[in-house]
Amino acid sequence: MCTVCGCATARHGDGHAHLHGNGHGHDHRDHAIDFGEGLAGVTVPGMSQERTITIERDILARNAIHAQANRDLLDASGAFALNLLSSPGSGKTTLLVRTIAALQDRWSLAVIEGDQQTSLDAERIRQTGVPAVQINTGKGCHLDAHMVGHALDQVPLDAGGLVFIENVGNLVCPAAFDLGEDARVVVLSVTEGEDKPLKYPDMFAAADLMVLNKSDLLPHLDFDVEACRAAALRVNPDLPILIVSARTGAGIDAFAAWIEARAALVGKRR
Ligand SMILES: Nc1nc2c(ncn2[C@@H]2O[C@H](COP(=O)(O)OP(=O)(O)OP(=O)(O)O)[C@@H](O)[C@H]2O)c(=O)[nH]1
Ligand SMILES: [Mg+2]
Repeated sequence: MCTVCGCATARHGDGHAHLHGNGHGHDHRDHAIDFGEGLAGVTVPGMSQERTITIERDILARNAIHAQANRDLLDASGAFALNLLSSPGSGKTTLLVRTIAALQDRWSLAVIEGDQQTSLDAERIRQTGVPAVQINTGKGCHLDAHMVGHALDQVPLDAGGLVFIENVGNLVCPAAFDLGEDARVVVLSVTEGEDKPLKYPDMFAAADLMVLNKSDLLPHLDFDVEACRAAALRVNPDLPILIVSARTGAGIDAFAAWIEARAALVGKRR
């Protein structure tokens, strides 16, 4: 666990999937050294499980207050916010650039970009003509609701508005942080391996959609799409899955349609 994020809280806080070893429950026959046992679900050197839980709860309780403020702001304006999460390099920004092209004519768009350093991604977004605010988290490994609240003050928010939030590339910690968003999309690319939903279950359990990206590379890989689908559904049985290529544009229309349907579902229409 990183020292600032309380990323283990989901284990004892909200009943997310716990998969161990080969995924058949607690099984120590493989002699794995498991630091995820105990109430906190994580070990911090020199700190008791109870103290760890207290700190995590405190961090996430304060985050929840900011998340609710963001939600209230978004609901009052009628803007729809989508949180995009993945490990570094899965193709979040490339997917956003493609999706902007698909939705730009119909929606008023804005993007909040999260990275530890640089404004490279915000600059890529601005080249499309869409306003973008870059958040640099420094040593932080995730966006939190307080950061996003400041960014929301800088983007146009109105009915028919769609705000994309690209989280810091990290398949672990961002899962624990509610940003006040309307929907969460986890992006996995085919170069990462089909086992990722089982290895990082909190991220997939917390998602409303999984986008499997870089499908153009499938002919060059031994990635098993159906095994990946099964792994994701084991963690989150209701998870819709779209297969796309942000490089070629395949599947982008389906992704755009999912976003529009989701916005309509929560009463935020263009
Ligand atoms: N072949 C292929 N490459 C892709 C695709 N999508 C993205 N890439 C490439 O993957 C690399 C990373 O893409 P980004 O869009 O920067 O990924 P990201 O998730 O935004 O990365 P971070 O913001 O650093 O976490 C770039 O070289 C992209 O050109 C795709 O569908 N197919
Ligand atoms: Mg990016």
